[in-house]
Amino acid sequence: MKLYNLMLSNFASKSRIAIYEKGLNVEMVDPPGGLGSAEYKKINPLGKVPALLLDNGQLIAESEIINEYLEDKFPEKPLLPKDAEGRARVRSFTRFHDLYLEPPLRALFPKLFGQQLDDKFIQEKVTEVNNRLDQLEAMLSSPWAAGEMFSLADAALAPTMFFMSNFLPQFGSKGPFDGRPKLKAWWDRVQEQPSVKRVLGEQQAALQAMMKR
Ligand SMILES: N[C@@H](CCC(=O)N[C@@H](CS)C(=O)NCC(=O)O)C(=O)O
Repeated sequence: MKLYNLMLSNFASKSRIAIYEKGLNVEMVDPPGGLGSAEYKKINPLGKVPALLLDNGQLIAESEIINEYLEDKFPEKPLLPKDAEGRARVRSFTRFHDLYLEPPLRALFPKLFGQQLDDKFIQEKVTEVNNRLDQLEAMLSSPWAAGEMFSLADAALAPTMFFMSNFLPQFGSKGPFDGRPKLKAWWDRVQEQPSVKRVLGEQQAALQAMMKR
C-alpha cells in the first residue's frame, strides 16, 4: 500500500498514527505535483491528502475512511472497541474533530502562510475554536479520549492539537490547555504513545523545514 501523504498535514498524520499503531508496511509518498495539482487530481480527484492506494489499485480518500478501512482489514491491533456503544463513543470524537473542532482552526491557516485575514474574521474563528475546545473538555474521558483504550479518537485529535498548541496563541487566544485540565492531562499522556510521539516529531520537523523556506 501507498499513502499519499504530507508529514505536516494533520489529516495525513491522523492516518499515519493508525498505520504506525498497526505496524503496517505502507510507502509514504508526497502527492505528485503537490496538493490540488492537476497531476495529483488524476490520482485523487479531491486533490487532498491523505489518500491510500491499495495493492489492487483502489484508491481510498479521506482520513476517516482510510482509518476505518485499516481497522476493518487489520483488526489485530484494534483501534475501536468491540461493543457497538464503545465504537459509537469513539466515532463521536472523530466526527466532532472533522466537522466541528478542526474547521475553524483551518480557516486561520492562510494567515500562517502570509495571507491577510480580516481582524473580525480572526476573532470569530478564535472564539469558535475556543468554544469547540470547551466542548471537547466536557466530552473527554480518561485515560484516553474515548475511554479505556487508545483509539481512532486519539489518532484524530493529537495532530490537530499539535497545531492548536503551536499556533492558537499567535492569534491572540489563550493556549488550548489553559483552564482545560482534562485536555491537558490527555495531551501529556497522548504525547507519550509511541505512534503519536513519532507523528508529532514528523509534524515538528516538517514545520521547521517549512519555516526555513
Ligand atoms: N476531510 C479530509 C480533509 C483532508 C485535508 O483537508 N487535507 C489537507 C491537508 S491537511 C489538504 O489536502 N488540503 C488541500 C486542499 O484542500 O486542496 C480528510 O479527512 O482526509
